[in-house]
Amino acid sequence: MVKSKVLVVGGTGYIGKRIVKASLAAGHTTHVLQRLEIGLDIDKLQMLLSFKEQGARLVEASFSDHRSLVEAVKEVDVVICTMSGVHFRSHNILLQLKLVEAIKEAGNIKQRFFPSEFGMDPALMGDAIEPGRVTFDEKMEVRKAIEEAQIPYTYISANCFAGYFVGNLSQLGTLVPPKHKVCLYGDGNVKVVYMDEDDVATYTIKSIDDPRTMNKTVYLRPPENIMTQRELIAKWEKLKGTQLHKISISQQDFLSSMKEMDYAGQVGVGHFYHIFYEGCLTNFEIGQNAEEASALYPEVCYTRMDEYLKRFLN
Ligand code: NDP
Ligand code: GEC
Repeated sequence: MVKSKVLVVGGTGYIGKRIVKASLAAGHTTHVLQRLEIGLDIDKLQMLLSFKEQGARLVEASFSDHRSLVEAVKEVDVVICTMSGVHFRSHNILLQLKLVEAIKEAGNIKQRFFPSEFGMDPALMGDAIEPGRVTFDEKMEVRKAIEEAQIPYTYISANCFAGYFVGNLSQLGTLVPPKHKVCLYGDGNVKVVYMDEDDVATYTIKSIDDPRTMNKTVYLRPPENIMTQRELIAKWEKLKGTQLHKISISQQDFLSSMKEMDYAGQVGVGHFYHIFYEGCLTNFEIGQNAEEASALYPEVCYTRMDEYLKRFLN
């Protein structure tokens, strides 16, 4: 198989480190951007050094040095950006415009760019609620710059990361399963899609050199991971051998809970509202200019959510 040269930007981040790992595992030449700004962040530095030990090449650059970005992207065929987009961590999605400029200038014709998406499809979120909608608006602004510059691209729509949506049975403000009572969004019967983050990375890397994914959106929708919140809760109850007390929250009550929250909380409520009440992950068919990952790569044995939940058993 022909191997690609991949640059990961944001490689020490939550999804980025898994992309680096998957790229190395697939045997691609893997470059990881080492930002000059990390300074005394010893955890980031040591993660970068461990990537190098595993075969990655570290490429020093800075978002405030255009030349350094151009030099970094010049050397590769594929640029995958996993820049932060979660408001309670940090939020720098628009910095990608600098990366787009650099790719434009590097002008490597066979290059492909994967911007930091990895969530809901921002193209379908035109009516999203404030303040969370800024994430989608900014991701769309980055798309516009990519398409205007005629840079080949793939957009990965990764749905709900298990770490944020499964361990907690899709409860806000926690990452572990509730012990006694669980909040149901409405009747809890809206279909969503849960994804193990390592599988997000595996599918992303599968798609980098695939002509079928060129200039397309790839939705990660493996059939057995499409389920309702109720179905997820039932899997946990079966593993535990106990039932949780379920409290249904109406659409109106959930939305008005936003009022008492800080900015990050408001973003979270908005995102959960679109996912669990509106059903924005599943209320459309995958259409033109799009593919579904598990159909493209049936050889990938993706993690089922009952398997994922086992790590939370005592
Ligand atoms: P992180 O918060 O882990 O940050 C990723 C990287 O962003 C960091 O490691 C860092 O790169 C880079 N970064 C942060 N600040 C700056 C800065 N000032 N200048 C340059 N680079 C910076 O990101 P996530 O992995 O959580 O998010 C990646 C994508 O995934 C986002 O688009 C987000 O919306 C999406 N997402 C989707 C979820 C879902 O459930 N579908 C859940 C969470 C995120 P470096 O390594 O160089 O330090
Ligand atoms: C599923 O699509 C996305 C999800 C997306 O396109 C962009 C960001 C996300 C989520 O990553 C983690 C955040 C954010 C949406 O809600 C998550 C969250 C979880 C926010 C606040 C919380 O208290 C929370 O608790 C689990």
